[in-house]
Amino acid sequence: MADYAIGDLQGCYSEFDALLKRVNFNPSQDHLYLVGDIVARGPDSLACLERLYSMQGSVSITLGNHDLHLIACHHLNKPANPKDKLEPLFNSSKRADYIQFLQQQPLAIWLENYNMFISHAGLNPNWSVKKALKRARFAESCYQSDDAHHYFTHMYDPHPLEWLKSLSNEEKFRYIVNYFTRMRFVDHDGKLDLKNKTNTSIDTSFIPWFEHPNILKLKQQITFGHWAALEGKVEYKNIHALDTGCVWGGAMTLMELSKNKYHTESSHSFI
Ligand SMILES: [Mn+2]
Repeated sequence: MADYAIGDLQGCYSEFDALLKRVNFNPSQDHLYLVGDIVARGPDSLACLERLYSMQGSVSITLGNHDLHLIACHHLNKPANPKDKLEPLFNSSKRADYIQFLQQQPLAIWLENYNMFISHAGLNPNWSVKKALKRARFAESCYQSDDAHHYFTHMYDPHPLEWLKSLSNEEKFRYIVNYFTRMRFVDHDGKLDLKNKTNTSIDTSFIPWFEHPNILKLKQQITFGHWAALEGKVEYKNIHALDTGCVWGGAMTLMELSKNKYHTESSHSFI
């Protein structure tokens, strides 16, 4: 029995399959935590979802921005962006089943055994782990409700920048989703800079979220994906950056949780 976490798949099925084979992943004994962005941009998003669906009792996913976008397009009846290469998935007869499977997944997971918090983009520096899980449950209740369609129409906007009790449910939903799925740089108040996707900020008022003083003093482990430009290089032992940019020609990273052991598979595409 072993527990693993894996970085962003983004449709890179062949590397995903290679890593599962490498560790002899056994769905009847082992469990796989995925930090999200299962789909989009890579060559075979449909195969990634098919595989996860087939072993759904043994996998947990914290949804990423691309996953939520896919679910939103399905509910809002919007075509996929051609550059996401999602046509085979959109044309699949099992599309509704796969979307429903994704929609049941959370935004954040707490693993008591490993003292570990997992989400796609990380932890809002203004939240404790406990508060983050509470906020995640609220946003999940929005996108898993009968009103999901309504919330998806309100998902795309960088605002509000600040949490206030007076925010509407739609604003709270958007604020929470932005932190869990899109965060990279924050300012000293923990406000998001959603424009910069590199690994450095010219504007020194913004720092990587995991360098915020509130995060530096945490004792918990935090595992996240989303930020390929980091190339997995984060110098804090309790922070695990698993998106090593497989879809961009980098590698896919799988971590064995009990040993903090990393396995990587270089991209199979020649790009
Ligand atoms: Mn992402």
